[in-house]
Amino acid sequence: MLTTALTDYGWNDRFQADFEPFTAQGLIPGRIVVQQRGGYRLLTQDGEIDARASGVLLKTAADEDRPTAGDWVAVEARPGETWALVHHVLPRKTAFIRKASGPRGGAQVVAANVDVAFLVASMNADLNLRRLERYLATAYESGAEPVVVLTKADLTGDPAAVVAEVEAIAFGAPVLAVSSKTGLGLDAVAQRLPPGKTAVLLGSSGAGKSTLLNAVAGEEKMATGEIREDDARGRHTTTHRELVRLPSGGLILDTPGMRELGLWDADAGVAAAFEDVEALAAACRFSDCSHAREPGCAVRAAIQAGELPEERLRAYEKLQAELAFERRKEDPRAAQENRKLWASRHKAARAWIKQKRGGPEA
Ligand SMILES: Nc1nc2c(ncn2[C@@H]2O[C@H](COP(=O)(O)OP(=O)(O)O)[C@@H](O)[C@H]2O)c(=O)[nH]1
Ligand SMILES: [Mg+2]
Ligand SMILES: [Zn+2]
Repeated sequence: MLTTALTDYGWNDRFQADFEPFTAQGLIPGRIVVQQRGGYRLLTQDGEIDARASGVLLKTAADEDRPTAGDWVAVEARPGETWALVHHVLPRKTAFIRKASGPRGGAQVVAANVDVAFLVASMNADLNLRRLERYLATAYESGAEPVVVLTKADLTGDPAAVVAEVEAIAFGAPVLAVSSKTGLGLDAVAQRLPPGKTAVLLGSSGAGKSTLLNAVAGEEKMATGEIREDDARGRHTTTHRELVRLPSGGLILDTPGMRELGLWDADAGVAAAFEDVEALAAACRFSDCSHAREPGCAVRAAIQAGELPEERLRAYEKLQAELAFERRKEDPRAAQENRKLWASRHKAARAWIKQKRGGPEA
């Protein structure tokens, strides 16, 4: 049943195998191409249909298992009814997950089954390396390939310098300079979108995501917004998530800007995004080195030698602390371990200071 319409949207043998049990229940496969407040729009073998999640699915699914843009789902078509019903979400190939903002703060899947995560930031005054590091960590954790896209190259005197600055923090991830106004770099973006591959556009509001999508698509698929002059930030012109099929056959998912990107269970992602710090830390004399005052600290040595920017270590520590905080909230035993760890670190630090002073204990 590998119908062309579905394969055009990324359907493959693996999804087919995962879907098999639902065939007997009379369900059909579909991909969520639009996600908005009122529900979903799905692409199925019979064309596009509107749908909502079934009551049972909403009641039983954990936050991260709820249907989201890019998901492949098992649907009950219900001819004659306005809404089809989504009963199951097929296992995801990749998932870009953030901690939902707000007091409850559960996991929120921003995009599912994406091959490439375009991390979009404007080259203008708003460029924030620390925010990009956060996006990179989440992208590495997602399983998608991160690509940094620096937009509005036409507004910068020296785009190559900005690219170099970002390359220094983007380990292994390509960094592209683009301008949707002049067309610079659009080919490089399109090249990463061969038929059936899915990319997601992620980044702050006003970064130029929707404009980039329109430029690559060659037509006005998404509404774009004017930037407020006072703070160089955009408004949320895009309020829904939409997967658009490009003339080249690639698929690209536009998202509204995210005000904050809280890390969700992203240890491996942070490690990948800070490969430089992790490699140095592995060479510290003590395996639990806090890179503060311990002897034989390779991280501090690199900072002193000008090989590692101090802000880079601070950013790494900040994200690590954030992950540890989330873990403690979930796991009281981890909270206790953490207190023990700090107690032993303080003890080690006191011993080291004492040894350095050579004096008796105060
Ligand atoms: N000069 C210039 N402006 C751009 C470029 N790309 C986007 N913009 C402008 O930036 C503003 C926000 O763009 P939009 O695509 O809506 O951002 P989004 O919120 O990330 O989707 C709009 O006024 C665009 O015209 C670019 O390459 N060059
Ligand atoms: Mg937009
Ligand atoms: Zn160290």
